[in-house]
Amino acid sequence: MKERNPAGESPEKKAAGIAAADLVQDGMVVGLGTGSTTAYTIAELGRRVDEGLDIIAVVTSYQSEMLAIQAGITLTSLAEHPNLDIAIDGADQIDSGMNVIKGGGAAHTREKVVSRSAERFVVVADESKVSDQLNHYVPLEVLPYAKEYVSQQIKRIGGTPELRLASRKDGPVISDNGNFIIDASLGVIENPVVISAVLSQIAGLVEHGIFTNADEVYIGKKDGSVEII
Ligand code: ABF
Repeated sequence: MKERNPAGESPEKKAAGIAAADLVQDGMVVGLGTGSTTAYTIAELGRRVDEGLDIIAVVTSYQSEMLAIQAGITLTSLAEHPNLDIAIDGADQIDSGMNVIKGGGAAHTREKVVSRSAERFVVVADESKVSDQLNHYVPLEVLPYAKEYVSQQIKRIGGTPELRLASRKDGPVISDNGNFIIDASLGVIENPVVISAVLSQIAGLVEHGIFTNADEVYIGKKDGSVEII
């Protein structure tokens, strides 16, 4: 194999990532997500491209771009292909209603555009990501100019905002779009659709990490099996 998973081996993630890659067929335009589970999908697609699979792909981050190039997958852009056949991407948390929190890798804005552009949006994750209800912090991509305003608005709705830092001594994490990331703790999210709408109303908040558009979720188990919900 030409490619390598940067996070090291995880049988659960590998099982989910490879199973979802099986959904990809000749002629498809594919959205490639970001993260360690999707890295297995990209590696598997690269292996199948070597065997003759004919696809083109749109990436969601510099990380997935590098992995796709290493894997020998032909890349295109959303400008050229605004309608994708399928997008496959990871998750930070998934509830029983297939609502998903993403953005731990600071790539959720492009991930959301790609997922919405796709006919079929498939989430891949290991079983540790599954929860009855969403209670993970919600990553928010914000314009640097608006960071104090957005933080105030998060406090007004009862949340706790925290600017994501690259490390204790470095400055803020900068997204691929040149913005800051605020991680907003909102407690248990009883109604993801409502919270999603509330967050979308905040000016200067470019995109939040709640995704309510998953069509299927592939959950990799420790025994190497995959549950599809
Ligand atoms: C991206 O990668 C993110 O939106 C999410 O934060 C993360 C998934 O985690 P993992 O590395 O475990 O696949 O998809």
